Amino acid sequence: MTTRAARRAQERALATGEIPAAKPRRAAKPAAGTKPSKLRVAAFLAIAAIVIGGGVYLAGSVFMGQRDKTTVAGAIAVGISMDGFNPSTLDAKPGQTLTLDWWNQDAAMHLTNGVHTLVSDKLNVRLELPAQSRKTVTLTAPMTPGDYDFWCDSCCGGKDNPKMHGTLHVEA
Ligand SMILES: [Cu+2]
Repeated sequence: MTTRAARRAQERALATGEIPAAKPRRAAKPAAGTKPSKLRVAAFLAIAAIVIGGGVYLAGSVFMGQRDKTTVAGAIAVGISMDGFNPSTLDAKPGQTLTLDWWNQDAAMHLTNGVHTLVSDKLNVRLELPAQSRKTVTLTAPMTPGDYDFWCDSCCGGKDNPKMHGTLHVEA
């Protein structure tokens, strides 16, 4: 009885181009069906963003990981991170100008003003290196042999942090 009544209602609906019997259900169903699909799209986009972002991050890490091998002729690759300069000791002859292929893989959010720095009064330098970048810089050794201190003053306690120091060793 119910089936026949329903079919008759449906036939009537088809005949008039309307769907009165099914209307309340149909109105509810597509709404219920649309919401999860929107969620699914959102979830897909979120996952895609994570996957792509992760891929970019990993690719960046790999790329950054190769930065200890410089492609700049005659340069010394010098990394800077929360652990300090790497290498932390540079050797030079008196008056020699060193070319540094300086690289920084830290994210800006971890760095004061988004940079690491290389600072020294005696070497008369104040260099800045933005987050996740590399830059070719020069450091000129004084004529007087000795060990010259330089440091980063934009993170991790700066000059007060022994880790954030490097030494320019000028040979006698
Ligand atoms: Cu720093």
